[in-house]
Amino acid sequence: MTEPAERLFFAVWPSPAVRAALVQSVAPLCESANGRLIPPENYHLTLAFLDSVPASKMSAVIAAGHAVDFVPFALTLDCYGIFESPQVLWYGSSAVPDPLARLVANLRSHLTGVVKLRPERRFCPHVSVVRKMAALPQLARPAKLVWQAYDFALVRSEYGPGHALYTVLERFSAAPA
Ligand code: 2AM
Repeated sequence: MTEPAERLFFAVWPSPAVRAALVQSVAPLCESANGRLIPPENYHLTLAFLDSVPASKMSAVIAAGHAVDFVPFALTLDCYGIFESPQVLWYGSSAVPDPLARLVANLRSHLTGVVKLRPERRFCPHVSVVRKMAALPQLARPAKLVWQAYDFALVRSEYGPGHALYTVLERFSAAPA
């Protein structure tokens, strides 16, 4: 019998205040988009995509998240961009702060041997906003948005009606001082 599995990823999940600021910042992008808008409740910053994870590995995945030495960080979102092959339009950052780069590397290292990760690509911090959009619209550079991240999350992805349904399963924050 096939073992039950869930599609999982680690992400920085916005607080309601950050989500509201994201909605404002991506409004020009959404207005000029002729693709499929991603609903604002799904906005997030992916750290590691795990794909399908068997139920028996869930506790090890959660333990890997807790083993990460998380350091809160500020991320400045300041640019729009496009991933050509999946045709994703995104709002993101032109620089990767050191604590974020360390978080991604640390997470990948703790997940090694637990799940099979896709090969590492250059990490590009971004929030996907529109799918099925081939070209970046002509837009002024967005205003800067500073996202203070106090934790990160393990998230389940399911197929919903017309768009993905995400559920935060566990949050991971800095160890108390
Ligand atoms: P992104 O939108 O931040 O790029 C949940 O499915 C999230 O995992 C997606 O929103 C996407 O993040 C990322 N993801 C999905 N499929 C992926 C893949 N094949 N490789 C890497 N990341 C993927």
